[in-house]
Amino acid sequence: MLEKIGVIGGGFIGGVLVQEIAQRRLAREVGLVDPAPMVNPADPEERQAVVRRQSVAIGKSLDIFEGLPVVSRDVRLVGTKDYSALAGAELVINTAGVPRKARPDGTFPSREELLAINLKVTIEVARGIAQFCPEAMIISIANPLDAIVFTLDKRLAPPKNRLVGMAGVLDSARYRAFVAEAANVSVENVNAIVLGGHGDDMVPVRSSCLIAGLPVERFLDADTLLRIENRTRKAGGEVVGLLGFGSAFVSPAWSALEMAEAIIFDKRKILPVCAKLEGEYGVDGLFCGVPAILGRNGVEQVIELDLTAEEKAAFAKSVAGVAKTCEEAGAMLATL
Ligand code: TXD
Repeated sequence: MLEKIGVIGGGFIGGVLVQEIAQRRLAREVGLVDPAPMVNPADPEERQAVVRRQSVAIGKSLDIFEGLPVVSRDVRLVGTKDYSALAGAELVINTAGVPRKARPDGTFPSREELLAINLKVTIEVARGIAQFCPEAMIISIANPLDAIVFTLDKRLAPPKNRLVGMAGVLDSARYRAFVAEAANVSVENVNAIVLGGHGDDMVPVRSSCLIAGLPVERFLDADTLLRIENRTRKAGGEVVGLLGFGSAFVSPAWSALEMAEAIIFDKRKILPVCAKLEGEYGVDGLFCGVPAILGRNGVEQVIELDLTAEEKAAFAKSVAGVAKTCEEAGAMLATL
């Protein structure tokens, strides 16, 4: 158990994180930060005064605090609209961002517009971490995942073991869930990993996919596996399309907490995480989804898999996509 965990962003994922941290007794105190609701300067003054008195972070913290007796948990909960609730956190989980929402005229922001908005958010997040918990381990979830982790690294320059992105655990869980369903076996029997960026060119690694230690091909034919791997790449969009608001939020929260527990309990667990590569897989200076040992020091060691020629080519393509996104982010950061 840690003394304190900070959660940045009290939206769909942030709310599940705080609730689960309390339920699992991962920290004696949880600090939740979220500036929402934001005042709209175009609103009448009396409306602005009402919004200034509201706080998603305080409201969600109070809601969970009031439920603690029901689940017999003693956890201190602190919510703030600024970053002061992060004070003293040993671990922070970043979910801060502005999702793709239709504008009043029904159009959506472009990917670049959304990237610029979320880079500005991440600059604020980095400032808050630097001010209130500069030594904290950081797990970042916010999208675009690779660009946000890149930005946190640029702004905070933490030791590489103390900054990871969460996407691979979720993408691999999706792969495992679909394989288990198709093979009609327990999810506990399926071991699989997805490498690369958190995008459509992510790499489900079929050569490492095992069911009860046996190659997955012993259970599923090539066509079924191809369908599953394609569905894994698009799984985020599938949930977004079904929900009609926001994106998946329970599975991402659970995935980030699997990483947090590996760190908190020094499990030295091998998980797919967005980690800084310095020569591994032939990549240098880029954060990308790879298997790594997670323990008390965060990223203890990156693990290099033996990939097939096809998987190596797919990984190289995904890395190139991450590099392009980070180059775009770097250029935008220079103007912010
Ligand atoms: O696998 C993955 N990594 C992805 C990540 C899986 C699913 C969701 N993915 C992304 O996570 C998603 O696209 C978002 O970028 C984040 C968080 O998803 P969530 O569903 O929780 O988004 P919400 O509900 O919009 O919550 C974001 C909160 C919201 O309450 C804002 O008010 C808050 O972030 N926010 C801020 N918090 C702190 N500091 C600043 N500056 C800030 N700006 C907005």
